[in-house]
Amino acid sequence: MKKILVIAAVFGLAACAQPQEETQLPDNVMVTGTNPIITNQFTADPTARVFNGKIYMYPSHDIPSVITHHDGSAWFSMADYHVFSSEDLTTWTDHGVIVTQEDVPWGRPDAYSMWAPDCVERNGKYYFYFPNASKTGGFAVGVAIADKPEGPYEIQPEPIKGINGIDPCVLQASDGNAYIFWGNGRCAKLKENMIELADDNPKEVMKWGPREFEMVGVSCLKGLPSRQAEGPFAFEYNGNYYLTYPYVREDTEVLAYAMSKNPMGPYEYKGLIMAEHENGCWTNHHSIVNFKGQWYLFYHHNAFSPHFDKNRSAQIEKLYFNPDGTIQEVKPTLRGVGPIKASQKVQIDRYSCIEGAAIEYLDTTDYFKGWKTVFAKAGDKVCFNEVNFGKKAPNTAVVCVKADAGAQLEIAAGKAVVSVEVPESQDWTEVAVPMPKVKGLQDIAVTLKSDTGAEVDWITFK
Ligand code: FUB
Repeated sequence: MKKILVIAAVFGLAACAQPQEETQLPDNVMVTGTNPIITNQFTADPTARVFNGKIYMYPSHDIPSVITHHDGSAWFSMADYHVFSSEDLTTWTDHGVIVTQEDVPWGRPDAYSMWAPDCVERNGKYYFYFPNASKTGGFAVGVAIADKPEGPYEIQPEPIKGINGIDPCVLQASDGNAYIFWGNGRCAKLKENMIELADDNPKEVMKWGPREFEMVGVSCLKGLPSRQAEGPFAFEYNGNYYLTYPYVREDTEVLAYAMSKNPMGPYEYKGLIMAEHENGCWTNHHSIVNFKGQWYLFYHHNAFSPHFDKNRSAQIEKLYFNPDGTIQEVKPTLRGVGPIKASQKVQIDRYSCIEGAAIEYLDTTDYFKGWKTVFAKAGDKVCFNEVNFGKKAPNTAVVCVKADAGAQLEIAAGKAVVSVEVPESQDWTEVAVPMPKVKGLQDIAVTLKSDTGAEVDWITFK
């Protein structure tokens, strides 16, 4: 392959600044495209839905723990819900708080227990389903209704009668009915009004110690691998119903799934969608959505809270089905799925491949500031796939870098290769070099060429 090599003199040096495009954005808008996708707060249990051609994400909102579990440990703390939207899976708008614990008439206003929610549209209304600690004990599931996906939402005065539990998910099936799933995989039919369980649901008597309870609906995961199952997400595709759910296979949660020809089962176990998080993050929680013809898995991980796994952040990967309808296992990535423009900050620490280089937090007192790539020895390299250089080729590469003793980096973008002489710099410095013409979608690679090291925050092209 013929390469175009430019050994360029550095023609610009400045303290690192936001690229022009990103300085013009309002405060509630984030440009990521990589994982995690939301950088202004924690976003756990992400339920993604497509409304009016846009992705809307309804996560729960972890905050640093303010409540203690019965074993004395710091526990999940969530006081409200935000909704986020995106047209391209890269630029995300935070529409702000839609429901808060103080406003739920039947909920405990100080429980911090607004766990995993869902939202569906029916007949032009948006129904937001959320679990919350009830004033009468345990968890109940409430509904808030709006005319638009981002609200304003009106909270119903009572929770759904017959549901004691967490993590609601609503499946609108092709049989015309809506079904609600919750907790460890219970499911029941909803009435057409979407806020009550249907009268013709089956009922089961369950024993809890000496006490007996009548439960509405059926246990859709009965007999399947489902130790400590929670967070059910059900959907229909190609004549099959999928009941997907986290459960504890060994010590922490995996995402698994089962299939059926009927929304309320019986379901047949099929296997894993995602294995345990390698760093021991105890929970995972997900949703599966088709957006513009591609299936995506939304899930969470504690990337912005490495020492406390109850502060989690939403991530996205592509998901694929086999011809028989089974789901291919998904591996978490840092690169994520969003299209990245060469003119935005390309965060190469969210790499597609890595050889020798290391990734570290920029600031361990504020993990939301993100990461840097540390190149220590000659040959250390990261690559980052699918950067869009557009139709009008940029003519400058800008690296936000520091190098105590100066260093030499090489940036390859498609066939173009530029050499960057990094001057001695203790502070983050923008180094700009001329760039041969590169257009369209390109994979980029950054390699350390010198024996002296360098740290890179981001790269951009203009
Ligand atoms: O976010 C609190 C709980 O952790 C969720 O409801 C579960 O699914 C798990 O993610």
